[in-house]
Amino acid sequence: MALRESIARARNRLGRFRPVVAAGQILHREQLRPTRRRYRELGMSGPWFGLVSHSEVAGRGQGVALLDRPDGLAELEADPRFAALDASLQQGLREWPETGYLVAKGFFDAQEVAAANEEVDRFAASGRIQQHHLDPRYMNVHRESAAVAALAEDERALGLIELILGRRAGLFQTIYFQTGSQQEAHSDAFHMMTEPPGFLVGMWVALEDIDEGAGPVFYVPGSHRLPYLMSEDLGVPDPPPLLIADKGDAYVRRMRELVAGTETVKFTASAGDVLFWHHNLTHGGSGVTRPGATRRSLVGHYFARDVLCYHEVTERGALMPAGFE
Ligand SMILES: O=C(O)CCC(=O)C(=O)O
Repeated sequence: MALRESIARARNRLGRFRPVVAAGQILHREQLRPTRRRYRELGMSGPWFGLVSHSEVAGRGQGVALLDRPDGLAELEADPRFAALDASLQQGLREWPETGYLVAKGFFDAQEVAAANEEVDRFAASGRIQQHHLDPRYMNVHRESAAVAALAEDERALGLIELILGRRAGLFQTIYFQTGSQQEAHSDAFHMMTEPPGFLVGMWVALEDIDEGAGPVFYVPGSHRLPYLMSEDLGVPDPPPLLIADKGDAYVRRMRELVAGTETVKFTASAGDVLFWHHNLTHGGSGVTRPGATRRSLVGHYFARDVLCYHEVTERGALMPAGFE
């Protein structure tokens, strides 16, 4: 494990060298097909395999996500897909513009949840899937596990996400957690940004009953309406010419300041409960206070299909799954 970790850390350091990033992007030309198209549409001057950041692309894209628009609720309520939802989902969507999240209790049933956990355990035991090199999470297991894919690609979930965004959307990635992530407060926008902004929704699924001690996910209601915190807001000095700035620590510090004194809500949940969150909602993983507690859960991040998707933190275009467009 120590060797794997050292290799991973060395890889991360290498990933800050611009020429290495460019070479990596060229190697992933196919996965960058949607990104390349957006570069052209947005009239970007740099090469598609070069760096991309908010300060460069901001204002080039057109459109605002449906529930971020002042008239969004009225449009949503006129949509027959909205009328077909149950009353609690309708109410959650009505509150979204204020809260930035939607709780869907019992969205998945016990069999669906058990099937996903069973398949992940089986694939982990056989070595078919492996934990991420830095922490106890499995990336993109839905590509191996049909039971996890059934949750992540659920038509009802995708339908809700498309109603929120007012655009067609698709799954970008999943993360399966066996234990609490204890991840610092952040918004997905720093990691997975869109131009125009606001075109990502996160879906978090409880895969077992999760109490306070297990380190539930937390969120700050209404924080999606704060300005998006981007690289240019962090005051990080310009890096030497061939390097990409290391902004992670500065971001974490700013987010800690931002969250201090605000009302955070811990999402203690029953298996099958789901939390959807806005692109800019501040959230994270709270501390695990019961040693040894598991906290099985699945996160999916969904992008609108017709926007530029990129990683503000590492300044590169997003590698999209096959068939995303
Ligand atoms: O599950 C968690 O603890 C946090 C997950 C998260 O923040 C994310 O995937 O964006």
